[in-house]
Amino acid sequence: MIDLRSDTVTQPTPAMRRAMYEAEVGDDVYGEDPTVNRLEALAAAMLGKEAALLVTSGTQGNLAAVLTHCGRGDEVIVGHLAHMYLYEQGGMAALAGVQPRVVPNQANGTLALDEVEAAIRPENIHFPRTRLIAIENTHNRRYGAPLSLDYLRGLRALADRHGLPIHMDGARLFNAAVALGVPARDLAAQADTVMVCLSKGLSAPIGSLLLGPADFIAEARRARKVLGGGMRQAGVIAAAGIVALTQMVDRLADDHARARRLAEALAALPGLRVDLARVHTNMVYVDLEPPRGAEQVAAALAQRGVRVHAVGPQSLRLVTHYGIEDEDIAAAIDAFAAVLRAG
Ligand code: TLP
Repeated sequence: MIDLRSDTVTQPTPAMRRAMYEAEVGDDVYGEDPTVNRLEALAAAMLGKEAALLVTSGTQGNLAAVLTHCGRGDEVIVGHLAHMYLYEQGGMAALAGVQPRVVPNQANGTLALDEVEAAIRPENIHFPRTRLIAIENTHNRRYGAPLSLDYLRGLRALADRHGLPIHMDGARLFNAAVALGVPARDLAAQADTVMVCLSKGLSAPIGSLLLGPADFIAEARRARKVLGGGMRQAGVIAAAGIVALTQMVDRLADDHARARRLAEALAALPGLRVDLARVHTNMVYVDLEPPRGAEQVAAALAQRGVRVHAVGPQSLRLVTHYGIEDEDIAAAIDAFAAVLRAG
């Protein structure tokens, strides 16, 4: 199977499996796992933040961030296509008692600065209090678009004018950094807190990190615990995370090049549309022309050994990642051509 559904399907590398086997471990709830401590220190140094916290997943990291930034009844400004809004079971409302204030994501994944500003609540006894601006980089449902440093600086200035923190869902922050050709720490510097995933393009089997000021991370550690994320000998996970951060970042450029090649070949096929201007990182979104539907095409592709993700009635998402080689891209293109030929 050539699995292009997501970069979450990546398998740990041989170096990760070795590191996991050999990991020195302790009880991380007591702060005594040396490998977890090493990973957290490494991540904080790489991303220019005071402290980091290993969490079980991106979802847990984002929710721990919201729980730490906000109190019940507070409001978070968030994009209408944000993962935090669309795909996390409304956790910010259900578990943190926080209300999302939804602003449209533009085609490039950004939130228009004037719309963010207009969404900030003035002080009034009737209103919830705006406590946080949440952004996503790269933006999953906006075709994996990276948010540029210029945009982030503008948002930072706006947030500072209003005394508001920014949380960045950087599940794929390293993809953004590689695509933009800027250090990830420069992107992270524009947000107060950042969540990055180890288990997507970086191929670790489990884990994400929440990063920010030391006092914030100390509080987030409490939030992680109440969410059931206090892990014990988590060094076996952290060991793979260290390999992810030290060995797997630069190769993301290969995933991006393969996504572009895939997109260019698919764009030439009849019966579908691919907007090449939207392909920046490791994602390719394909719009099928009716009467073909996404579920039907995904099923036909699966029969030919290619798995893709149906994200809408006419829309497919294909993600390149570690384990997808040039010949897999060629085979996926052939499978698409065959499925479209077959009608
Ligand atoms: N995204 C997954 C699915 O949940 C859709 C995927 O296949 O893309 N932020 C962003 C931007 C994400 O894309 C994801 C996962 C998460 C957070 C949540 O991470 P996990 O799956 O570790 O909870």
